[in-house]
Amino acid sequence: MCTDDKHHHHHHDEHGEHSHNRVIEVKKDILSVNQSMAERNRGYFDAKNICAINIVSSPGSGKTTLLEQTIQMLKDKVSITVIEGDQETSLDANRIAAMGISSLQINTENGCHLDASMVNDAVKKIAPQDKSLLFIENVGNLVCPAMFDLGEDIRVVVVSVTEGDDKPLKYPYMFESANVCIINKIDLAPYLKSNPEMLKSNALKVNHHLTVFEVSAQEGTGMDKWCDFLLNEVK
Ligand SMILES: Nc1nc2c(ncn2[C@@H]2O[C@H](COP(=O)(O)OP(=O)(O)O)[C@@H](O)[C@H]2O)c(=O)[nH]1
Ligand SMILES: [Mg+2]
Repeated sequence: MCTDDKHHHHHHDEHGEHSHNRVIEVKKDILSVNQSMAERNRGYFDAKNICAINIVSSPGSGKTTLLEQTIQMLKDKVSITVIEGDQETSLDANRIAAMGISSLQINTENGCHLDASMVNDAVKKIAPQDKSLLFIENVGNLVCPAMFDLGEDIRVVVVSVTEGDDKPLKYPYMFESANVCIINKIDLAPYLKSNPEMLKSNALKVNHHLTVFEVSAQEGTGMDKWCDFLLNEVK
């Protein structure tokens, strides 16, 4: 999907307009196939009252740490399953399994995002209970996962204060496509020339519908509000 358009333009003269159009057609095709599978996932989640949460961010923002802390706080209150996406390894699925939660790792190898059919396969294997939370940790990438609907109910973009307050402005598509923005690592803000309020206001500038939570997944700060929000979704 993540066609290198620059590379393509480079060869534009050799291949002419025709091949450029073909790239665009293939992109449309991939996205429409993905969209119909996403709708099937959504139907399944709706029928079973599963709240599916797609967590997206750049690598290292704290998605897995956020999941660990969330699971710790909610596992006695609601049934939880987790699908982990990474290019390689089962490290994250192992971190979740260590907490007694069923988790399944998807390795995308050279792929830069999860797609709806990968999630469909994983959901069949992991079989989440009715009225449960299903977390999907996407591949760390602030660009490509924005284009791929997985059929989730809620898309959560995690951004940490160490990444710089300007990231929502530079990578707007991810913030536009999300419902929730979690600003993580607020424990580190005092050590940086970072202003979580500026980060928040930039995120809201891109998408004023975002529900924003400011947390330290590591220290547990602000996690109550986020967990209450989740519990409300499976009521
Ligand atoms: N100081 C601080 N570090 C954090 C926080 N959340 C995650 N980290 C650290 O950030 C690094 C990446 O976290 P991880 O959860 O693996 O990120 P992921 O790649 O998005 O899943 C790890 O070293 C974590 O310990 C936080 O709230 N505060
Ligand atoms: Mg992770």
